[in-house]
Amino acid sequence: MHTTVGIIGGGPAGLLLARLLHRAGVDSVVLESRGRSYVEQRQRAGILEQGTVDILRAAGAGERMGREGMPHDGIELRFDGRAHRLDFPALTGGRRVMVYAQTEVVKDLVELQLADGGPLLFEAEVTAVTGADTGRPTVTYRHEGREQTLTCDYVVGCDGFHGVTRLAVPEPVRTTYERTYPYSWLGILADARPVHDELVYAHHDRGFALASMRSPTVSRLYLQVPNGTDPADWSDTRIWDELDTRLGTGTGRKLERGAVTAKSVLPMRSWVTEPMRYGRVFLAGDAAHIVPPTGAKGLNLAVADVARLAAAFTQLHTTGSDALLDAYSDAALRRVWRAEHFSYFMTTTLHTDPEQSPFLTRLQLSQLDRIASSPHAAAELAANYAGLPFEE
Ligand code: RFL
Ligand code: PHB
Repeated sequence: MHTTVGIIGGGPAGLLLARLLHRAGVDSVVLESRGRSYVEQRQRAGILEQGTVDILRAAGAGERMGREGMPHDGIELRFDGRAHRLDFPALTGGRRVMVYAQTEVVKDLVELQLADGGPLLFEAEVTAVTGADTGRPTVTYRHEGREQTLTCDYVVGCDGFHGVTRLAVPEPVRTTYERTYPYSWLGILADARPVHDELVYAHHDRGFALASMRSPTVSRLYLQVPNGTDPADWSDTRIWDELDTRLGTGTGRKLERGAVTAKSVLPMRSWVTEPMRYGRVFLAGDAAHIVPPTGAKGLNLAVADVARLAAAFTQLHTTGSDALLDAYSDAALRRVWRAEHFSYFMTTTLHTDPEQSPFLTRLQLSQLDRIASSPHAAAELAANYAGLPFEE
């Protein structure tokens, strides 16, 4: 089999890239190692930036999001017994975010691709990408019990943090930057009305807490926990009690305790690999960078990468110019590093390090007070959270 763009990974990055290329008349094949239902059920991100919403709409994937997604105009910060709301449209000149889960984005994109797109193969595990520096990179994969090959004009690795495409960039060319954090998140999904109409980010001596949502009747809640925490050590009652303590009372309702339908622990990591291109192989999304989830940037960065790549392949297809492909890595990394900084800032401002000194706590509270009292400080947070405009 041969295709113009071989896409490794059918997460949000790979699926959206396939959709954007399809609309531009560029053919592609998507190879995804997992099965369809696994990919559609994986609980992950929940917040879409304005630019992400715009791109999904332009890709023809905005219909259900328009009906079921919940536009949000702000978030609430809770700290030191106070609650402070950030009004995004007022602080950013009209930008807002959308609560629409990654699971739903993936379901919508899979359905569109299977209806009229190029091949999307599930249970097709890529084992190697070779020939990045030749005119015809080759992808080797296992599907239906057989080893198969796909030759491509270009390959895009959208295969996440544990993917293999990155290995096509030779070791001497690759630089990796990494930071780990001395805490994780315990996340639950609960059949309970959200505690507030907007997301609540809470700083607390006992650790960070976040109240998010999936719908008007389903809450998504997170607690900072030590690394290595076993979710089995956290009974539902213990989780609700701790959420009550850390979220405190803000402008919202009393926390409603509903049935807990999912419980898991997620590690926190900042990680970037450079460059995001080698020869005819490109990297996008979590295959090239990871952020801790506190700034809600992971999914949005993946979308920004593939929007940029789709524009570059479209330029090549329509004009023969590879100028945008050549600019891809540097331009994408500029946005990546902004999001890395913002995610690091949100994480270290809101979490309590197990070794934290009272001095550092005072600095965090001073920073939060500054955000609550200075429109300039608030505007900087809001601009990053609601998302910087997508440039060409
Ligand atoms: P994904 O979603 O990881 O998709 C990669 C896809 O590639 C497949 N794959 C392969 N396919 C073929 N051959 C191989 N050898 C392959 N190796 C891997 C995988 O099965 C998968 O389907 O990456 P993508 O598309 O770049 O999308 C990025 C987002 O998923 C990610 O940034 C966010 O979900 C990050 N993230 C969160 N971000 C937020 O903004 N808020 C959150 O609450 C949030 N929670 C999370 C998260 C990431 C998590 N991971 C990755 C551990 C929670 C978790 C658990
Ligand atoms: C979520 O809804 O899962 C979510 C929202 C905001 C974040 C992280 C996760 O910062």
